[in-house]
Amino acid sequence: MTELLRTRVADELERTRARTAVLTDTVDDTDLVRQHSPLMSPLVWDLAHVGNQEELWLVRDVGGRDPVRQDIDHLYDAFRHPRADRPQLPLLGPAEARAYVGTVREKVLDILDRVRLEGRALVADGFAFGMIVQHEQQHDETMLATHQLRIGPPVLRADPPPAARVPVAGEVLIPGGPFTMGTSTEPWALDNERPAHVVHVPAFFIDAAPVTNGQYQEFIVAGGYDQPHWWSAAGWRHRMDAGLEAPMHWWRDGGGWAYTRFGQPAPVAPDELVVHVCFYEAQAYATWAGKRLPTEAEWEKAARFDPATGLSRRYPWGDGAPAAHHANLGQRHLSPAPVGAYPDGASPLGVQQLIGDVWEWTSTDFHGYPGFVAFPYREYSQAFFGPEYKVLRGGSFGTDAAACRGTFRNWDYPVRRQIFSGFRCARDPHAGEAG
Ligand code: AVJ
Ligand code: FE
Repeated sequence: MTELLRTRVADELERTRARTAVLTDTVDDTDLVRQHSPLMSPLVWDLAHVGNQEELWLVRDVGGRDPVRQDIDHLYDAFRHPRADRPQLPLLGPAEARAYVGTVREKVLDILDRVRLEGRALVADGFAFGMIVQHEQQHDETMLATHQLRIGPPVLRADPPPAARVPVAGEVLIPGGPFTMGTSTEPWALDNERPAHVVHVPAFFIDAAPVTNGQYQEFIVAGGYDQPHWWSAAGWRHRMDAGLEAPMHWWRDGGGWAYTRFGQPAPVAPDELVVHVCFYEAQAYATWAGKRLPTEAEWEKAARFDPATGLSRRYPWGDGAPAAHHANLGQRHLSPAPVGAYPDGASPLGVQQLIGDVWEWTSTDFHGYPGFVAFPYREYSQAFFGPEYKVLRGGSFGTDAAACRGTFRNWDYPVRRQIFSGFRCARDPHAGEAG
């Protein structure tokens, strides 16, 4: 059992580092140290930060070994320096950063061979290793968003996502009643997903699929960006201040819209799920459509609740790990898929594409669940609890399976849209609609 776990941890570490290498080896040194947007760190910061977190948790804490580079801890502490200031720091250069993460990884593999993966909560079931894999994968997704902001010829390649296999439209009724939200048993679940707790969710309708580019364009054509009554007060203020008139990265191309994705221009595809919208845009669209955004609990119930057993699944399709036919995850493709591309990933009630493709905005502020305990550090989740952050669910085409499950929680400011964010709508049943 322990040997299997060690092998799995080693495989996950290696697979993750290969992805980091793709994201950092496909650009030259100038692009690695440049800041492509004030919203993002230079790629070389993410690289060394990933190594520094691995050093802090696995080399020093789990392994009890001497520091590799204690002198650089402060440079890679995300709370010490905002992203916009990071290019001015005396960061490790590309070659130094690569050597550093390599040295740390060698020590970690040695520690993995020797450590007892039981007893101490930090190492039970390989948790600290799983946390570090997820941390690196999350930064890989952030680096992928930096690639999307980078100006220049394309450097990343991937096959296009699969075509639609089934027609998907309309809404699904999720019956009212209790369901189990969060988890106390998923070994590598992060602190904010815990503990499992029962939530009573009244009946609601949720769209069978996230909103597509075509649907979103109808909102634009209908003057959605010109009419304050569809927007919240804060949303309209932001729409005006930021001059929003379409999703990020869209540009007008004759009568229609085009999108430059990872350096490759293409017309906006109507059947693809819309991506790069902020919470305020999602909320305005939903209001215009006569609906609203789902709450976080509604989203998770739609994704996990199995009416046949009354139990919550790990994923919409069941408890088995995500396979390629379930969901558009892991940067296998460089865009969301068209609606209807993943019927095998549907929930028991028939809700599609909940996992992968696009992160979905919910209407819920980021808070700890009842009984929340920060573990192993306050700065992962607890430092962000509060009304400034909205929860996103489900993962995107740039999210790795290791950092995605039915309980996984992401959060961001409601104005952010450089992330791979989309949404789906929900609504209350009208009188007589829900039995
Ligand atoms: C969960 C994506 C909001 O990027 O700020 C990375 C993940 N935390 N390093 C972030 C994270 C610490 C986090 N998000
Ligand atoms: Fe980090």
